[in-house]
Amino acid sequence: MPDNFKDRIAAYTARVNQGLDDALPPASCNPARLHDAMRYSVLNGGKRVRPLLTYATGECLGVDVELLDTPAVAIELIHAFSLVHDDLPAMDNDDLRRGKPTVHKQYDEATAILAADALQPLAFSRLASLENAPDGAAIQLVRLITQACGSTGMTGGQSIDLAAEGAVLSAAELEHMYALKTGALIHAAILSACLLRTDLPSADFDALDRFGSRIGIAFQIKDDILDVEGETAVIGKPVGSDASLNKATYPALFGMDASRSRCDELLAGAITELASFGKSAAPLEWLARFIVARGQ
Ligand code: GRG
Repeated sequence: MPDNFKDRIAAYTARVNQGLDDALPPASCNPARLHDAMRYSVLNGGKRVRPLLTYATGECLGVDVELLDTPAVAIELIHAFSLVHDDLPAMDNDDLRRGKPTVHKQYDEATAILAADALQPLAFSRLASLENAPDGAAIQLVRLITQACGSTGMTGGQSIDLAAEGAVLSAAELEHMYALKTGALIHAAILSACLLRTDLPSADFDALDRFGSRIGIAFQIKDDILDVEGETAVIGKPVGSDASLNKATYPALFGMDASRSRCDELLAGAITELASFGKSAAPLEWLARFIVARGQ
């Protein structure tokens, strides 16, 4: 593999895409429309940032890449599930995702709901079938990832987000919502690689935990910034949809300058957490910088 993490991204992306393709039932398998919609929702693009964070953390900690494939695939399946639900008329009612029609537009609403419903158990069945891992790792991964997507993680964050439309939140309240809605799964992508190193010193775990918290919130603030000043052709969804839904976002509540400075502050804090890992954390630093610079 190339020395530079940026040049290894294509190989990691191909690796997770292959894992996703293998995990998903063929579109020809009955019920074919459901399986076709599941494949469309997962394989229709996407940056694969969460799997890349798992691979980069694994590189940082010297975890065998073959062990990282299963959590990387499972987390991306859950991410795809969340995007399908997020786009539904009852949620953000979006027509475009990754530059293509959203799943309920391409198929129909019932198929989109069912496709998303089927992606989540698929993710957990992959985790439960994890092979050659340290004793207890599969169950720990299931616990980590169920917590990240449950009512005290992503689903809870989405609920707060929907309830907050038109509301005035403090920065702490807004960041709490971001930590759940978006940060929890990003955080879990990092911690899943940590769970595969059973001898990891707790100080190292804690540093990566704090790195994950910061970068997860920065990811959502950057997403908000792109919703204001991005280009549809680059971000793959309409610009300005947060404002049209009267969403409580960082730019809406605190302005664009404060949003950019908070992103930079979170990035700097996240990078500080990597100091004790030396050069082995270069891939994580690269990804953290990418998360904050993307779309520019
Ligand atoms: C999935 C358990 C579960 C519940 C659903 C709908 C929902 C509850 C949560 C929505 C969470 C959500 C969609 C948050 C937004 C996160 C976000 C900024 C997504 C965009 O991620 P990118 O930019 O997308 O990584 P790509 O297309 O690159 O994969």
